[in-house]
Amino acid sequence: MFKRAAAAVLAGAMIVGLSACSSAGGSSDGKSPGGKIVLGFAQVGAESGWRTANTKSVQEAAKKAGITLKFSDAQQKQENQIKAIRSFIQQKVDVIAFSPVVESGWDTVLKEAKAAHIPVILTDRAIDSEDTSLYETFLGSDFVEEGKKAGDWLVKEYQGKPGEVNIVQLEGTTGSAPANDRKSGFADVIKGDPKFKVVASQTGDFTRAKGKEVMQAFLKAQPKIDVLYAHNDDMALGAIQAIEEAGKKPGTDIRIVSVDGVKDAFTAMSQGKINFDVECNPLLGDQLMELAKKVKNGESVERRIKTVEGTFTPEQATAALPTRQY
Ligand code: GYE
Repeated sequence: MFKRAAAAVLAGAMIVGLSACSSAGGSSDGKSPGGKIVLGFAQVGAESGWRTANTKSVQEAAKKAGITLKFSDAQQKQENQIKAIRSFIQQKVDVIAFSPVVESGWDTVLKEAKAAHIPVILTDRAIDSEDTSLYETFLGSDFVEEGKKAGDWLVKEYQGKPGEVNIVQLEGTTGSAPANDRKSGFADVIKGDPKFKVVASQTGDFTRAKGKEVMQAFLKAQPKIDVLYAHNDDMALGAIQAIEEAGKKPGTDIRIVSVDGVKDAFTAMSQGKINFDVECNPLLGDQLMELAKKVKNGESVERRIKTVEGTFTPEQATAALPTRQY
């Protein structure tokens, strides 16, 4: 199956290559002058510190690799990403990469890319399409694993301690892979002990503002909250403000476990406000450029490339702060 896809890509690359030759200078059909690879990148948005670091990584890596980057920011809207991908197809870029806002609903536009023989790379987030020939590879984290790591920490933290543990959950963007998987990975681990109760769970759309707003509502509605599980650091940081404004101590009155590992969260950890952070590495740029070159040349690539990442206690975060890149 994959070999066939690779062959189709190769054929596609040749066709695109030929048409590039026939247009003088090549710049009108999406090719850069001088034969540089043109990569169309449809980013999710600018919703979080993670995303900002990811965008910077992609932009810097493209420059370093001599790849012409056509960058589009979808402002967390799938329809904008679909438009951007269609425009990349029209411009006949060499490769399309995108980080899908949500998991579903991509088949139509990806079939259009396939028909135009433009290889597609998924980066950061996955799609749920059954037709895996619609993309060459998926580069990014294992979000289920991240959710499990958050759950494992919780189980250890409350080991041997009797009594119910009331958890509130700030979910990421509804329908997105990281929200779905971080929720299910965490649930899988904590279901082993009935003392863990998720008493409220709602989306905060991965942003600080929404994280704060939803946490305010949780605090009003829930008489006893022991733990906050936030699907990303920005929502945790927004929630910290809400907790403090309600006269409670984040990290002490309400224990907080989060995902990403961005600098601002490490600062909060060094102040005792977040108790555990699961790392999610946004620095995918260099690997993405390597993949773009390979798929453009019709070389075979691994279908799934997982990011290597760890976890941080407050002590580890404090030690890492001075050299943290994002
Ligand atoms: O955790 C969050 C961002 O898709 C892994 O998106 C990414 C997530 C990240 O908004 O901060």
